[in-house]
Amino acid sequence: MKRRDFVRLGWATIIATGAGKLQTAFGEPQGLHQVPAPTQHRMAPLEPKAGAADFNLQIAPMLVELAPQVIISTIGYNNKVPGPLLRMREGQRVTVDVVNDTDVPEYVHWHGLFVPSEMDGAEEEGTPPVPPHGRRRYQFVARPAGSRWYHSHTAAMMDLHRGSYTGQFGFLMIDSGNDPGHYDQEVFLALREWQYFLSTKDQDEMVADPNDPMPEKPANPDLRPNGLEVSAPLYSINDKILGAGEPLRVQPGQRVLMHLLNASASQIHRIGLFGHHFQVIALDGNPVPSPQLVNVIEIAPGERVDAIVEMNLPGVWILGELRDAARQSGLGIVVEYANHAQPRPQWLPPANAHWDYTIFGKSVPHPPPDQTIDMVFEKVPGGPHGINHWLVNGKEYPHEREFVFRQGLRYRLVFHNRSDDSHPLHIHRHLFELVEINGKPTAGIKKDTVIVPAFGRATVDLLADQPGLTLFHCHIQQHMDFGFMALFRYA
Ligand SMILES: [Cu+2]
Repeated sequence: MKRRDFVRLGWATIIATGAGKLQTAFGEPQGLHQVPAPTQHRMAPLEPKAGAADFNLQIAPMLVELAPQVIISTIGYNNKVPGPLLRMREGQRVTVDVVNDTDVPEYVHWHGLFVPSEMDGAEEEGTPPVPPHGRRRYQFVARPAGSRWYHSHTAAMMDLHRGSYTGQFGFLMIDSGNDPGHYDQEVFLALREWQYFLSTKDQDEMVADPNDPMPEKPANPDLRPNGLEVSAPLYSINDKILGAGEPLRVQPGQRVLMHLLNASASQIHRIGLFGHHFQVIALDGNPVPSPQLVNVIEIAPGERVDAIVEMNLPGVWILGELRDAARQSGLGIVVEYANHAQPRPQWLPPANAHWDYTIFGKSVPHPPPDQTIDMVFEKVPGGPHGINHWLVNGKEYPHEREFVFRQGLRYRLVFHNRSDDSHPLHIHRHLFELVEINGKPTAGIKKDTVIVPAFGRATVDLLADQPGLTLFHCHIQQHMDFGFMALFRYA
């Protein structure tokens, strides 16, 4: 029997025996950060005191009990996965002291924040590391408001126990102070895999959807055999395998605000909850012009989706990954209505699994850009170590010359994905606005990470207003480590 089959059977058994109520052997019994809707007193300002940090993070080896008898070893923040929720006010000056109790230099990246290069947590931008067995203070002004996150930004290369392969990630919320709070509870759900390994089999759904227009498909595709890809046998939401943690307990009629984060190093995920709709209100933490009801949320490494789910179908359900293999290996959480204890949570595939960013936008013309920058991405299959390498405009990172922004100008970046995988492309320290995905126009959607479909094209507009070195990369750790990265500098 393959290891994965064993794991799958194991979880099927756990779920069948209603292990949603099992207490864990150690640590906090809740795998779910579950907090009530905001009230005024929770928004009380955290004024930095002289010398004392607002937040303290300790990077150290730790154990994660994904389920009873399933304990893995990783590296995390403050002995928690996800790390502590860092909640701050927009405009607040924030001090974070980071202690690194590991043998290697680390970087903490503040994903989606407008912070200077030397604080951003990226070696390529010139941020100093948190030295091994040393400490470093990060200081920045918290902005913009919304669902942000923090994570390790260390290169892992062939070591699948470094960088984003570890448990070094956490939610970071910047409150604007004008959250109307039209919800009854707020939950934080980070999607993850564990025990990464290399395989010739591609596990996720990054391959081209045959119905896509594929405007960037080359006439003569590269037919060399594909290199090793990163796979995983175990999945979780936060630190618990489906059925092993506390269920998400709801009441009929409740509105639950879900902050979804894909903290995976390698996989795009699709999430559904039978009989319920997700009202998507923000993408990457930024409110969308047209909140829409969808049955399925697609979310790539680095992305966040904020959605409100109205609980109007009493029962015991699985909120989980659409792919059976991923869900049965742990990617899900039980949603339990009050007074509906039933031994076996139900999974039924949701209807209409199509995900399309553009439906959350509006239709207004974009002002013409000052300059257009074309970026072409290609795969070199199975290079050194049997790993695919990645080219940006014909070259692997580092490039002899950076891309150049001039402050105050509006840039149109055109992402040409000439590979057979989808890639979540992320730019540091800036937001961009979606202009077009595979020829479909939209406006008003601000993001910091966008999935460019396999053989597809995405166009975004960006205002160059954050001087300093700016890193751009695919958020799949293996892709960024093997070439899929570029630097922008300001002229
Ligand atoms: Cu990629």
